[in-house]
Amino acid sequence: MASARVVSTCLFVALLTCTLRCSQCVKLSNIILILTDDQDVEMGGMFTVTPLCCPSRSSILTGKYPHNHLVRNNSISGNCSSTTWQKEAEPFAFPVYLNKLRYQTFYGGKYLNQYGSKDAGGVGHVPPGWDQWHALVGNSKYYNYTLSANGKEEKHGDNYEKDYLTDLLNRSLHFLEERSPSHPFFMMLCPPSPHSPWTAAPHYQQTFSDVKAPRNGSFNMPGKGKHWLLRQPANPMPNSSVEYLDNAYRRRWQTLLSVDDMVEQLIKKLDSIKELSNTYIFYTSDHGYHTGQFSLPIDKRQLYEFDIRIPLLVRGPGIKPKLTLQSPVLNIDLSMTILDIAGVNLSTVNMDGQSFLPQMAPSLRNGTERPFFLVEYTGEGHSSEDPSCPKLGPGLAECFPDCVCEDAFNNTYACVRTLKDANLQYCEFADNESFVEVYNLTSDPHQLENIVKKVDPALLQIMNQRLIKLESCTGDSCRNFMSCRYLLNPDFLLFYHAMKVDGFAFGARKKVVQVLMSKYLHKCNIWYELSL
Ligand SMILES: [Ca+2]
Repeated sequence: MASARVVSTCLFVALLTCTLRCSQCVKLSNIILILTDDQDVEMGGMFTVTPLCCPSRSSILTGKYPHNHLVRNNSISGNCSSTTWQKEAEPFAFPVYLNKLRYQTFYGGKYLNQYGSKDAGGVGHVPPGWDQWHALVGNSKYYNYTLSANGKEEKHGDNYEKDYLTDLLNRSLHFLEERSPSHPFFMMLCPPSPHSPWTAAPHYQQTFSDVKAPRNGSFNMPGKGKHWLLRQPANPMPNSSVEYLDNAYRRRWQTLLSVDDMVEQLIKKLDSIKELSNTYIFYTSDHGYHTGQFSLPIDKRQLYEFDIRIPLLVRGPGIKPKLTLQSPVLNIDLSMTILDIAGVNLSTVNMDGQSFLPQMAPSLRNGTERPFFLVEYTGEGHSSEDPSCPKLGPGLAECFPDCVCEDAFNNTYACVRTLKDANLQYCEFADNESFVEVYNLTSDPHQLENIVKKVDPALLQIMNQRLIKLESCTGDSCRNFMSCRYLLNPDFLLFYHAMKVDGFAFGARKKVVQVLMSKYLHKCNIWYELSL
């Protein structure tokens, strides 16, 4: 979902003339990261490694998969902004590195869902690495919220001019005016838009009056052949659910108009202080969102494209206008990319991601693309039944509207997603059925058909092995795919088995394999792999 104005503003950003960073320049480039909340624009190849606010934001800050930063959900007990996080993960987040390099740093807006709560140290806790800290206490709100303003409580009411949170982030413009021009700056701006409660600015509350959620793809389709939670929603959805999700869709767009305004003012300010050509700007979100797909009214937390794909727009020195990257880029890569821009020796950084500066700006860096990656999520359900949906029983969560539940204690899964060679997704659930879902996204981009029972078992085993490796990876082993099981290309396997089905003799198949795999045969026992 995107408002037309968000798209046009961001494309305008990308199209601005860029200048190459020259080796003689002493001053490093400035960097800005704009992170919206729950925006599901499907542009480019950006993915979140986990489709929920706090785990995703923790991944962005640390450059780590959830199995390494250990933030499972949005609660303190799920490690969101917990004292353990503050002690063991936060001191190694990427802004700390930037601040040590004398970057002047500014944070504004939503941070982690439990930030500022009593059990998380209250507003007095200011994470290391930030010179200016203006973070929201708790989850996204537009009015009647509390900020930690450099460790001091700052309460806000419901006056649009004084309190509307997205607009309040314009205090970053003062930071730009008052900064020292002799050192670079880093800013992270995190508006609440388009997260619930979807409160638009007064002058935008009548816009998009005829907009509805798109009726294409998997909208209002049954979750046939999918894990148990997806088999629960009524299909077709009742009219009340459709009206609810259309209203949410429209109001989400309205809230994004204030993000457009924020971006516009930021660009104008950068231009006026003559820093625009030396500033990288990243625009992204923490995870995607769905409105009606597979008859799920509204939420995130699912493994499908609509929840794991997120927008990514970047402009900056060395990046050609109108360039579109096809290679998979992850939210755990943002930190490494930003540190790469800042000139940090990445071999000294303990993160799971990898810099995508080589893909964006090949004139500045060499580097290889990631062939596949992990998406992981830990389900969360309430131990008691939802009072408004008593017949559902305990163990479920997010059951609205019309008692459709979007999460459960065993909505726990891990997926391998390949993109470049074979456009495949393979997911395993830790539920009572040990459910497996497999999608061929080339022939089935909306993930309507789970093909687990149709594909060759050898392919499933290869993907299972990749998944096991990725689920326990850390640092370099999350990036180094030079092992035989990693190297085997599922697309190649599909081709090999198609030849077998078509009656090609073993010798003919072996010859094709040798040609295709010639560069790997010296290190891989290909026949062992294929006999699996
Ligand atoms: Ca979010």
